Amino acid sequence: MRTIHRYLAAGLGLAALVALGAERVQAQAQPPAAPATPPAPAVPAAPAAPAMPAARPAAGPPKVRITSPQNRAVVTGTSVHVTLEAQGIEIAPASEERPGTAHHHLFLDTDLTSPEVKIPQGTTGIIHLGRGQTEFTFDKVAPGPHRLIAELADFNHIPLKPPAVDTVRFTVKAP
Ligand SMILES: [Cu+2]
Repeated sequence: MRTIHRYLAAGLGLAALVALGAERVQAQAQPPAAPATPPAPAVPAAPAAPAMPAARPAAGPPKVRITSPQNRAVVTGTSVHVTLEAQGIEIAPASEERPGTAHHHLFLDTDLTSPEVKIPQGTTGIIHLGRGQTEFTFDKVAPGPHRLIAELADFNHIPLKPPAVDTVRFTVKAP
C-alpha cells in the first residue's frame, strides 16, 4: 500500500511539474509574440501620409501670368501686345455673371487698386478684358521703361481673394 502511495505521490508530483513547465513554456512563448505585432500596423500607415500633401499643390488658388511681353523685354515700336494665361479658374465674360469665373484686368504704369473694391472703369491705364479676352494691344505707348500688372477679378470686378496678380517690366524702344 505504501509503495502505491509513493508512486501516486511521485506521479502527481511529476504531473504538477509537467503542468508548471508547460505554463512556463506558454508564458515565455507569449511575451515575444506581443511586441512583434505593433510594428506591423505602423508600416502600412507610413505610405498613406505622403500621398495627402502631394495632392494639395495641384489644387491651389487661381493664378494669372503675363505670357507676353516677358519680364525685362525690349519692345520695338509703339504698340505693345499683351497675352495672358489663367490657371485654376475659368475666364468668362463679366456679363455672364457666373460665380467661380473671372476676367483679366491690366494696369499699365498704374498701381493696383484696393482688393476690397471694384476695379474702376474708365480710368486711364486700367483695362477690363470684360468679354473674357486673353490678349490686348496697347497703342501709342511712349518709349522708355514701363510696368504692367495683370489681375483677375470676378464678374463684379472685385479682385479674387487671395489676389491673382502678375507683374512684368519692359522697355519700349522707338523704331
Ligand atoms: Cu472687370
